[in-house]
Amino acid sequence: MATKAPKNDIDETRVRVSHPKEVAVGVPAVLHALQIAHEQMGVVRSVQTLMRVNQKEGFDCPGCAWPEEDKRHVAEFCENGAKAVAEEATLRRVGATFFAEHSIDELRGHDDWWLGQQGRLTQPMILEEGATHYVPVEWDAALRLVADHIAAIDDPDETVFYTSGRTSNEAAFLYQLLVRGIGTNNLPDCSNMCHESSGSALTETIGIGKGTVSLEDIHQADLLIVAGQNPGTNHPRMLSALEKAKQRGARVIAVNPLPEAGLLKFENPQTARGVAFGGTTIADRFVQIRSGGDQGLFQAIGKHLLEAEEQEGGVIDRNFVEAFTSGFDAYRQAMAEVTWAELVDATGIQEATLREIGDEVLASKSTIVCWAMGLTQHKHSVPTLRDVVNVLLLQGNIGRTGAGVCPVRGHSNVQGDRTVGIYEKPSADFLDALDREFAFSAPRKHGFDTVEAIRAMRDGRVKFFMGMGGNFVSATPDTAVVEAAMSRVDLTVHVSTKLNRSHVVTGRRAIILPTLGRTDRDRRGDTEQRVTVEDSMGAVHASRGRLAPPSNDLVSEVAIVARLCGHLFDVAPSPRVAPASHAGDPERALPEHGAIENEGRASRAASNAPHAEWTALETDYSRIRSHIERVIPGFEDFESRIEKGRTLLLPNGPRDERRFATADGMARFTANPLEYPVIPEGRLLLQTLRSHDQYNTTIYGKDDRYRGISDGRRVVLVNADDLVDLGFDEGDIIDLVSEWRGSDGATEERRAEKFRLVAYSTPRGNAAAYYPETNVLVPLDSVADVSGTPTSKAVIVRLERRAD
Ligand SMILES: Nc1nc2c(c(=O)[nH]1)N[C@H]1C(S)=C(S)[C@@H](COP(=O)(O)OP(=O)(O)OC[C@H]3O[C@@H](n4cnc5c(=O)[nH]c(N)nc54)[C@H](O)[C@@H]3O)O[C@H]1N2
Ligand SMILES: Nc1nc2c(c(=O)[nH]1)N[C@H]1C(S)=C(S)[C@@H](COP(=O)(O)OP(=O)(O)OC[C@H]3O[C@@H](n4cnc5c(=O)[nH]c(N)nc54)[C@H](O)[C@@H]3O)O[C@H]1N2
Ligand SMILES: [Mo]
Repeated sequence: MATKAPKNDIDETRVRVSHPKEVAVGVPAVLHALQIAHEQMGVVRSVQTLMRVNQKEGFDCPGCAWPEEDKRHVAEFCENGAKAVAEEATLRRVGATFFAEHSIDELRGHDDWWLGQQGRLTQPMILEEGATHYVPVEWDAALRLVADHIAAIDDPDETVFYTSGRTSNEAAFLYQLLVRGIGTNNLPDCSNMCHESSGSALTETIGIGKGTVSLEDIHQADLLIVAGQNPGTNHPRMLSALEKAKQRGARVIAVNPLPEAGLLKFENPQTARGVAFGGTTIADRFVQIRSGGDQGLFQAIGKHLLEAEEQEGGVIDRNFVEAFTSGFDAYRQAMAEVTWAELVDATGIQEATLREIGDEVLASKSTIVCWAMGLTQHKHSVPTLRDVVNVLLLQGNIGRTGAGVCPVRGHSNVQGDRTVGIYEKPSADFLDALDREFAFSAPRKHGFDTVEAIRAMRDGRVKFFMGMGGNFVSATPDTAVVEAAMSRVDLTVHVSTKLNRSHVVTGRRAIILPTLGRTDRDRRGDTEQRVTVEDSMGAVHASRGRLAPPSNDLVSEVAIVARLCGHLFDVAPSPRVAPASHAGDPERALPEHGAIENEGRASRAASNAPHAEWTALETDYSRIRSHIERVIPGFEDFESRIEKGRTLLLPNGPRDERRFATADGMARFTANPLEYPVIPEGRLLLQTLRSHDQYNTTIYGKDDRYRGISDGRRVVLVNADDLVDLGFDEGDIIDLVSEWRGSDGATEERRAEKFRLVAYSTPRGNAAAYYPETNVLVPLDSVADVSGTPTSKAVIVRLERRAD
């Protein structure tokens, strides 16, 4: 086999630091991608795989959710997409022998990088209470055990079902049905930690929790503001779109505490020009904002526009404001009251510069604001995003070409999962439609989001946890609390492709259900199945993997969920149960209570169970799509609209017809008091972010090429003047200690040990370090107002010298 063996753990203090790069992508990126692909997959499989990424008859890249252009390149992938694919299509395997050789205690001693490097999971495994090793278990036994465990729980709200954003629409739709069939809305997902603030702010103000722009709008925009986002690493294909916009004359303003390489300069590997002439400068203006200062920036822009309107007129789109919005006067009043001094203090940017930025927005005929985690993971993220919307509304920049909001989503199907019902606060309309389709009654009480689920687990209120993908233990805040919380759960079950920390920090009993990934061929019922995903811009398309799966013993996510539904909800062969082909027919007979009691399982659940032909769904995913079509508006003619690589564009009121499904039917201006972080004396505000060599908790390698860091991840980037003031030298090894005032008023401390100090270009008082290593510092109760998202970009820390 032409692949390299996984590497061993390395000594993190050996990390090397060099100058950060100013140019992203280009030839080194392509070479690096090919090297990683080669190490994991060998040459032939690499070529076979990479040529199918994002092609019309190929599979959707499991990297990010950035959309593809209609006309595809031969190689429609980026360096980091290639790494994501290689990570999944690796030839390394984790099976029964691996688990026999490594005890659970030993595995706990390794980090997520080492665990992920071991390869693809190949067979179901169980860890019995008190056991030292996982042992193999047959599929049917494992699924029955899970179903029986769930059925024995009296209160369905004592179960939690997490979802990560790679799950297909088909699997996610069945999964939410399973959960609601059990009787709970406890469906926390990775979105709760990600774009929930965007969803909250946008739903309130424009009536849809999604972006309003298409790729074409990006190309057509006059001005693009990219705030709180590092596309060079996390959405590399977005750089091509920005480049295209620039070629048509657009201006780009990058807003970030860090001068990220991709935002400054981009070499497009798809065009010879990009490589030969040193690339395109992406950002015309780089605004090095104080962390958490973005609300101040957008208020400054709004204030400037309103002042200009008063002085000269013709700035505001009066017709739009009149016809489509409400709340304008209150907003104008609030912007009149906020002072320039406060705005300067919030942003760390001089008034003259803030006004220059305002002038750029004023001059732009169509503006798009793009953002990601730098805007969503703060305490005041929701008001910040409301102020982004305010600025766009002033000039009618929603619902027309080249203008709008563009929250750039993370996981490749996180948006689709929400569309098909992965949400702890489902709407009444959705539940009503679900009830009609499956002849049952879904629970109405809202469920737990991610942080609430952790609190419930911590307090012993959860008996069962299931993770549909993801790595709950490593991805969530307050690692020590989460690890303790997990251990209180009776049974934890993970449906996963790769080994991760959530498999080794478990409940009393634990089950791993290995599954197919995006790149794998999925043959069920003699036909090759395809699944669908939705990109960041609301376009749904099919994805079909072609590689031979890592083992013949792998079951797709869809099949796992369908079988669980069968075990829990089918009381057949009882003759009293109507054939499931009548699913959706309100006239059909519901099963009688006694019949189910006699079956000896799931009495409570099955007495109000959804009805469907579970086995048929498992072998023909188009039947699931038919259900989706009948439950969720916008999926009419689903099957034919995704044929031959076509995309189904979901309806979007604000984008399509300036229709705003808000409380008053208008796009809403809101008046939000200015908030920004106050950093106590001698402390720093730490943001936790991604390196260039990771996908969330999946660590590809220990380098962060663009930031000049190699061979280690335990670094903290600090302004050189702060290092001097705090009495440290570059290269010192320190502990990071976070400080949080708990609900009882006492200060709680959390510690992350052994980080190397790196002097870096970031505003005074701000610092940055990688996630997930620093999640231990993020207090569980430190969440964004309204959205409940952990404040991963704003943790108050002090640096502490180590004795050793
Ligand atoms: N290769 C790769 N691709 C990915 C991922 C990955 O891990 N690896 N993850 C995927 C997922 S799930 C997501 S959500 C996205 C994440 O994509 P990003 O949001 O780009 O990811 P982060 O690394 O969290 O970067 C946050 C950026 O915001 C900046 N920032 C931090 N605080 C502030 C602030 O207060 N104001 C402003 N203006 N900027 C700030 C940081 O300096 C950094 O540039 O990427 C997706 N794509
Ligand atoms: N401190 C801090 N914490 C954060 C963030 C931050 O910026 N800072 N970002 C947050 C964000 S934006 C997000 S989205 C979350 C991410 O949280 P998660 O989505 O929970 O984490 P991932 O690391 O993406 O999950 C990786 C695991 O998913 C499994 N997997 C991969 N592909 C598949 C598949 O096709 N099917 C199945 N069943 N399993 C699969 C593999 O086993 C792999 O180990 O983390 C959040 N946590
Ligand atoms: Mo995310």
